[in-house]
Amino acid sequence: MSIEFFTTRKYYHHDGTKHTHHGHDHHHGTVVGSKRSGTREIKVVRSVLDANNIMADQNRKLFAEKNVFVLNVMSSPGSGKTETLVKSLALLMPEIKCAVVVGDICTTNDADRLAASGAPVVQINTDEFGGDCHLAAHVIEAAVGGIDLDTIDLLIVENIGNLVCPAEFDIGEDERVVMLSVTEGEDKPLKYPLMFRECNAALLNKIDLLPYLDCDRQEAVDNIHQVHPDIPVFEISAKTEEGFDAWIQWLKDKVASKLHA
Ligand SMILES: Nc1nc2c(ncn2[C@@H]2O[C@H](COP(=O)(O)OP(=O)(O)OP(=O)(O)O)[C@@H](O)[C@H]2O)c(=O)[nH]1
Ligand SMILES: [Mg+2]
Ligand SMILES: [Zn+2]
Repeated sequence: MSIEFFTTRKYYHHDGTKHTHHGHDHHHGTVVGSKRSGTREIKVVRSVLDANNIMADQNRKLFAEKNVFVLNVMSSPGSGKTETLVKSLALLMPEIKCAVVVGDICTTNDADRLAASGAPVVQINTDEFGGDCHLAAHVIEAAVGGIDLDTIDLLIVENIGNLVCPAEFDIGEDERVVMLSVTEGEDKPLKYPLMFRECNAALLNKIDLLPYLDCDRQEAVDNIHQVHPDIPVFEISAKTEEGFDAWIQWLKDKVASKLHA
């Protein structure tokens, strides 16, 4: 299985905006409305996000035409996105034809792990221009150029490990999933509320480690619900596959409801 590999350098200016790096002026929503920053900076922030939204709508149209369901998976580094996707692909693949786009600042480690599933994998590396810390819609557009969308039903995007700005960038996906591992602390949904608010489901991973930690599992779930009432939370272990039945069923139902709409 070959892995496509490229950097986002060549797509750098596709949104037609001055995409300065790495001053965080282009995507950190907290800048918007700051009195200190003034109206000019506010305009820059808005124009980049507006350009992203236009490209995301184009992606969404393409995915609709091709009848492909797109899942955007986000979390902080090391929560277990890749491990969960490796195990999930093995359960999904006989039934649902999948492909994966995986974003990292450096390395093809994740693509190597994911390609073992037999699914086509495109690795994006963002290091060449300062290590962009999220996947933007134009990067996804370029990445899916390397995938035959006519042959797949489900495209899974493993976003760059970051609990902050990926939440601000629509990529044209159908559903967004946030992963929190029990090793990160129960308070993370309260500290990074945007991510949990913007997602349609949450995975609480590494529950096999609970006996060794002080983490209060119920408190973690309650904190997720505090920022996003009623969001489904799947408590899983990517290591043991505990809790995978409900998570895989949720995903299968979502894919089926789009493909058979
Ligand atoms: N015990 C345990 N370890 C896990 C579990 N899931 C992932 N890990 C381990 O946690 C580490 C990080 O997992 P990854 O899947 O690479 O995490 P990631 O979210 O893809 O990380 P980035 O792509 O770097 O953001 C690896 O050593 C995994 O083996 C789990 O459910 N239980
Ligand atoms: Mg990973
Ligand atoms: Zn970013």
